[in-house]
Amino acid sequence: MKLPSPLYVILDREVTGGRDVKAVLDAVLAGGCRVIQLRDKRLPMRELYPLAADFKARCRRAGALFIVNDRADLALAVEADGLHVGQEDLPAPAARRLLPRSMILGVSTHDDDQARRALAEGADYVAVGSIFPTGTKTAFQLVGPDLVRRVRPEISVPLVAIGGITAKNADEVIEAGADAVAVISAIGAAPDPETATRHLLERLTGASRRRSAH
Ligand code: TZP
Ligand code: MG
Repeated sequence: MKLPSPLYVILDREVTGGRDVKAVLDAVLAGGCRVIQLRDKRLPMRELYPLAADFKARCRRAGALFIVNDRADLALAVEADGLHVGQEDLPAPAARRLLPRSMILGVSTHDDDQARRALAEGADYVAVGSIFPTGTKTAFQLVGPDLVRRVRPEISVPLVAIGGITAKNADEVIEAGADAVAVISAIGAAPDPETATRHLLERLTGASRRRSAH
C-alpha cells in the first residue's frame, strides 16, 4: 500500500475550535490532502456515526482515504478505508482479523519494538511519535526524529511521523525517512486550513524530492 499524499490530516473537533468540522474537512481536501482521519474521543456514537458517514462521502468524492480513529465498529459501519489504533486500543491482530483484508490498518507506536511488532502484526502503515512536543495529546512520549531514522530500514510499509509537526519542522522528519506526516493542530487550528494544507504539502513534496535526489 502507498499513501496517496505525504500529508495525513487528523481532524479532531477539540482543535478545530467552534468551526464546522465538515467545512474544515472540505478546506483540507481543497488544499490537496488525500489522507484524512476522524478523531473524536468525546462524541457519543449516535452523533459520531453520521459524522463519520458524511466524512466518508466527502473523502470519496475527493479521492481521499478516510480512516477512523480508535473504533473498529465505526470503521466497519461506515465502510471506511481504514482504522487507526494506538497502543491502548484493540490490539492490531484482533483488528486485522475483524477488518476485511482491503481495509487499511494503521498502528501508532512509540518505540522500536512497538514499531516492529506493528509491522509483524499486519499494520499497513506504522505511525511513530510524538516526534516533537505537542499540546494536542496529554502524556505523549517524546521520541524525536531519531526514532524515524532508526526504524526506517525495518519498516517496509509506509512510515508516518506524528506529533508537533508543522511546516517549519516537517523537512527534518522527511529527511529522517518518513513517508508522510500526520498532523492535528498544524492544520485543524490554522486560521485558513486550505492554505495551511497547501503550504505544508509543498514543504513535504519538496523535502521528499530532495531526499530522493541524494
Ligand atoms: N499521537 C502522538 S502525538 C499525537 C498523537 C495523536 C498528537 C499530534 O497532534 P499535533 O497537534 O499534530 O501535535
Ligand atoms: Mg487510539
